[in-house]
Amino acid sequence: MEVSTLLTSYVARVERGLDQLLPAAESRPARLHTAMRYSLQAGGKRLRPVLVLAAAELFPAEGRPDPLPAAVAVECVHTYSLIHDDLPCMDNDDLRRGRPTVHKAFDEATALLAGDALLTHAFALLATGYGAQPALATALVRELGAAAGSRQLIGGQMEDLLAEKKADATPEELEFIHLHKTAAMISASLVMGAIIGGADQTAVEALRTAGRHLGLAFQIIDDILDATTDTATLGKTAGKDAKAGKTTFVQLHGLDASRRFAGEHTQKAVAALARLPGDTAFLSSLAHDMGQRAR
Ligand code: GRG
Repeated sequence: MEVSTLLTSYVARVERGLDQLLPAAESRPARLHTAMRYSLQAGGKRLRPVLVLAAAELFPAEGRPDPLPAAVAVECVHTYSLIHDDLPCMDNDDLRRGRPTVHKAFDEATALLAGDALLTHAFALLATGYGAQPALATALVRELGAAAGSRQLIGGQMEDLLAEKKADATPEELEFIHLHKTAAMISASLVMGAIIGGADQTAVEALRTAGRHLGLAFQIIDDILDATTDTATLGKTAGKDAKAGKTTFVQLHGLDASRRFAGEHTQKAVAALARLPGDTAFLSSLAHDMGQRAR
């Protein structure tokens, strides 16, 4: 199957999963459930849940549990982090996924609670979706809990906020932020798919490495796009980092070097994928296409 056709079908599966596995908008309290769905169903590239599905499918289909609950769980955590990141006490943004942010469309307290509820729902989904295989459920909860926790996603966000208060972040600090705030969730998505596929430790580690490089490339490209693309195209406020005096990859290294670094990380991700069993063409092509976004 063509890569773009496969991507469309993975995204459609994710959209159906999101609709089926989230509480109905009208269930009480309707304001909270409507806010959860408002942000989750506003679009988004669905990169992380697609990685869960595609990584699981690298491994034999027979007896493989459905990766969809894990894919939805990952998107719930990602969306919660965006809602909270947009709050006035953090990045204070008005636009996300082409729509007013949740605190603008609803109010701050509802946005905070919608984020909390999405984060909590993610772990409930793993426990219920894989409840019949407790060892698998535990491994998935461990992986997502680590990636979303204080040593990775939230830790990266904390260092990002601290770095904003300083004149300049060092390249080392910026890499820490990118690895933890961005790459951790991308890496965990691939690893969770692999765990569901029954991958051995070598394959899990190859996917973890691929995810780290993919995540670093993704964040560098996000910085390039923030500096070179308009708000309407991005669906979120463009040029915000520079305006806020935030140290970005582009500011530290310039556009050309940033494009080169993104290319190198993409190559390293593809090299790690090539060490895996199964057909990695889709994941490699996705990595290449992501790299092309900033050309
Ligand atoms: C609040 C705990 C907490 C964390 C926030 C996600 C995040 C951490 C901050 C958002 C700002 C940012 C630039 C994060 C880096 C990761 C990133 C580029 C997120 C956006 O992901 P996309 O482009 O978004 O995949 P869509 O909307 O397509 O899902």
